Amino acid sequence: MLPFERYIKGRMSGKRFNHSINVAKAAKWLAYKYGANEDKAVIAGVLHDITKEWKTTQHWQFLHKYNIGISKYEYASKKLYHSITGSCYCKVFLRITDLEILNAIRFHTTARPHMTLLEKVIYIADFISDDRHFEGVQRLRSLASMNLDTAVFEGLSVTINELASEGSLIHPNTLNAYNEYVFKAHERTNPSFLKEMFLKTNKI
Ligand code: DGI
Ligand code: FE
Ligand code: FE
Repeated sequence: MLPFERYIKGRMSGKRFNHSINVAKAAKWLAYKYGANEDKAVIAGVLHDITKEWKTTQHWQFLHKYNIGISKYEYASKKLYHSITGSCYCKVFLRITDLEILNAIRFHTTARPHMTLLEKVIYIADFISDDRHFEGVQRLRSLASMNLDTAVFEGLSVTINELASEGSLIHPNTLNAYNEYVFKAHERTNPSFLKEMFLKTNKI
């Protein structure tokens, strides 16, 4: 029995429960492989979608009750609500105080620049869990088994492509995380990229 397994079982559908347990298992494997804290990975994995099945008004009431402000990007993208309320729910109702766990849940849908190791682990575990069957999942699993950052970059690319193709709003965190990886690649091929930019664009 995983931590909080019994707790989530009575609070979500069988499908969401199965997904959550699979994410926890994938997260444990990734944490072991890349040296993150396995216990925290399991807890964040089990709880990451705790409010996923809430109705929109339930999210709004919760945000109002706990005085949580959200951006216009978040307000306009209903699929992001559960990462915000989920993290806060864990803090308020489950008394989880560990910021690494709370942030792994908070950013599991959009990702963000400068992600911690645990945030990357949960972001990728959510993509590659056993219950996922989308086109490209095998490629992501194989990347995840070789290099976590390559997998995160691929996950961001897949998400951005999908959202753009359907005309959906893309959260700035998602775009900024993607751009961070592109800049890192620039710097790898040209280590003096930023220095050069500074010299070429500053006249004094
Ligand atoms: O909760 P899960 O279904 O397990 O997975 P998730 O929390 O990663 O949610 C995936 C959905 O969220 C998917 O339909 C794409 C959407 N999503 C991810 N990033 C963004 C986004 N939606 C918007 N509008 N903007 C984003 O940046
Ligand atoms: Fe989710
Ligand atoms: Fe999920």
